[in-house]
Amino acid sequence: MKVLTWFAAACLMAGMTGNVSAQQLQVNDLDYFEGRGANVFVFSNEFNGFFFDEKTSGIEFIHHGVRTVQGGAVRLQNTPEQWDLVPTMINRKVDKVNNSIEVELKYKELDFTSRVQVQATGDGLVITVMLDNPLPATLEGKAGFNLEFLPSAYFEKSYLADGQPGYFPLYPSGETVVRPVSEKITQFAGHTTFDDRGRGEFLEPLPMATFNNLVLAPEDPERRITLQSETPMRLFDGRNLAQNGWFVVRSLLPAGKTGNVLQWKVKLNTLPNWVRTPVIAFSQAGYVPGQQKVAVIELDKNDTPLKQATLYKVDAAGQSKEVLTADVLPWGRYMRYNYVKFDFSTVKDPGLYVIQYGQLRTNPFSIDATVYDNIWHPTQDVWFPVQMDHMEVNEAYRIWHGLPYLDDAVQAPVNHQHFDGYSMGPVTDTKYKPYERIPGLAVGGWFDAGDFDIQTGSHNSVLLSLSDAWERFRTDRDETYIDQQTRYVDIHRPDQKPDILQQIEHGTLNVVAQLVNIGHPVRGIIVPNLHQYHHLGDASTETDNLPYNPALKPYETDGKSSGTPDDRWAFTNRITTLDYHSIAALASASRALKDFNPQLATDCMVQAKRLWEEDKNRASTDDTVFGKYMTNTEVMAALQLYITTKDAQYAVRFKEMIWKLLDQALNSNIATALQALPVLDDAYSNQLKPYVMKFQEMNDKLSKDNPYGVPISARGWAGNTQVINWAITNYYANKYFPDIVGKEYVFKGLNYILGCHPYSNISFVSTVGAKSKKITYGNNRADFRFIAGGIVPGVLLLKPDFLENKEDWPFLWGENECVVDTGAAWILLSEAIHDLLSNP
Ligand SMILES: [Ca+2]
Ligand SMILES: [Ca+2]
Ligand SMILES: [Ca+2]
Repeated sequence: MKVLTWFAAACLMAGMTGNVSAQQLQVNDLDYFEGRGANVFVFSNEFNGFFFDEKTSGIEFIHHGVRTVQGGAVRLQNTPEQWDLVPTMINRKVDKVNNSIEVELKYKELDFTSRVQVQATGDGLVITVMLDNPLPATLEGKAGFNLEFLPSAYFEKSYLADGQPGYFPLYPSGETVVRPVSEKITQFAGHTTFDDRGRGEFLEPLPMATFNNLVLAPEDPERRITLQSETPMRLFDGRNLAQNGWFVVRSLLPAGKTGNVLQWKVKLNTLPNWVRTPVIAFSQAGYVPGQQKVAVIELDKNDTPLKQATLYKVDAAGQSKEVLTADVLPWGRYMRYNYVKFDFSTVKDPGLYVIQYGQLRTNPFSIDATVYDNIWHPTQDVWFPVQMDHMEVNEAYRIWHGLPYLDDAVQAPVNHQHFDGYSMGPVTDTKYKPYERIPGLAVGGWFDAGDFDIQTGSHNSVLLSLSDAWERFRTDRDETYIDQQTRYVDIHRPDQKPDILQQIEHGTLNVVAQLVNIGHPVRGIIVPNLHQYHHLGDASTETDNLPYNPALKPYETDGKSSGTPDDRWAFTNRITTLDYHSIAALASASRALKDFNPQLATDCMVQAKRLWEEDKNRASTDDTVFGKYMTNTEVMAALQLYITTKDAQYAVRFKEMIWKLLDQALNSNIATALQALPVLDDAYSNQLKPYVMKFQEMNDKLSKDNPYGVPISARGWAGNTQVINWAITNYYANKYFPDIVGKEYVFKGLNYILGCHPYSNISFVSTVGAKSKKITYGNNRADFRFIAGGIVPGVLLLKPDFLENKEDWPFLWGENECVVDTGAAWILLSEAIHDLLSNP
């Protein structure tokens, strides 16, 4: 079939569903194109200089409430991967009169600049690429305009490419070609995602189709998008190179031309008068009878709020009986939606309930005294065991992973910038030479997150949270078999040892090993090669588990060592704030381990005290971002040393520091200040009281900041950890100052995590609550699955006003990556809730 004209394509679409809409997109006050059912961001979100292409940047479409398109920009590959070069936005012009937004993009490494203009016209958009200078010869056949489409939004949907039918595959099985590496545009800092086995090659995906007119999902009026250009366009499946790839439509920029070198016409179909379905947000784990119970209902700004909502009780025969109909209370606008609240706190009868708002009815949830009794069990029983490093982990018939990283670790080289935020300066700060083996590190520790590195900072946080939980609550739950001798873990198998102590022991073993063998804690231990780092699956195959032996050739082994340089590197630069963080962690772990593993408890204190003495007399070296970030670790170390030793020198140092820190940053230090109450006197408590009152004023302000009344973060990583830690802080504050801080703030934080949050009402803890995260960014993300008990980061803000947590696409780590420190904080919060309820 020949090329359809733009008009004919529009008629074809109209004929198929009869609901063509002619509304025009308009640049709004937030500087993006807005229409009913279609929003277009033009570099409201820039490519990230830290994690590069996070699939949250460039030209982005929010189509009937779902972000389905991003990555619109001049790009240098058919399907750019995360670490391919990204353009920097040099400037952005928003022209409300002409209804257009123009950006200037620069590849600094290649000194290549282009401009992209997006203009709303009639019922669509025109995207124009402009060049002031002809393409550099090196980028001919490489630079093009790309737009990326979310695979899961188009699964089981079709397309018409110049009328030729096709469908979007569930799983990639396209064609690729091998090219010599001399033709490759180097990835970030010379790293490479491709393991070419020494052959000097790289891969390029071939197109699924080539066309001048593409209709995506003609059958689905909510997803239908039409693209048209006189320059040929090609459709690619990025997943052939990287599991987190998207479907990419691309036109190459012509060689030897300047001015307007490329133009696309784009139309997003929209349903007339479309209104987003409301979200009724509530705790998926349910509520205990006595607590506040408030559902937050999120409404499209074009929606007219209903007057009332109703709570029904569901009986054994499946019948629903109305128990409460009440007015919904308007809260107002937050970000892009309006909010109303439905308060059903008066309902206290145990049972199953649903909320009805208009035609919309929620899934059932419970009101019962027991609803929070088990909410940390999946995290402690399953998620933490699966994260355990240097162990084989079994669960019934399934091996989660074999025994990994027996080849840990070698000294990282100096002056090196790694791709996961690690770096080395000009010295090692150890007695080891670059690449020299550091003995004793193949023990203990956890995989930091969905990747497999040991991050010492998060280990410290885990140890502090779990030790606090043990000291306060003494929960001796035992559902995991952990044998350090044979390096074997078996899930759902008691071994007469409290799991929480076994986890504290496991983390402590690695931190102590760092202090003994290196002399101080290290920033982290991680694979050196980018082609290893994106590993998905069993951790035991990320390295070959054999120590590197330079006498052998790559991929050659003598059975005891290998010639493949894949051993993890220890990033060893000494960071004083990290030292103090580890001192705090080890001093607190030593109390938890006192009877359980007396030798390890002693080692903790020997190392912690040694480090404290050394750091007292050392000039600070905290010029790193990491070092500056953690301003509160010395005061934590002083407190934990004092609690363990009762040696007055530590209390003196604690008191010297804490008041100034509270004045500087109340939020970051109030938890530590509250934790000191049991070991200090009334004078301290009296002096702290005004700070707790100030903290409570901040609690009150949160209820005005957003309808959920919790601290929602607006940074590049969503903020569930912050919400959990805030709830824990409120638990401490309520425990020691119940007249100032009420229990409801602890429950507010808890219920936010369990479903009462923006975007959806899913519980952010996999398998906790009636509906919970089924897709997360764990090491099994390529299978679109989860690890039970993982807590995701939550709702990520895409600037300027779109909060998102995708449930059909696991690969956005800012939304879906579970990390160990959050898991430990969740265990602590859950047990604190249990304590609140058991000791009213
Ligand atoms: Ca990591
Ligand atoms: Ca156990
Ligand atoms: Ca190795």
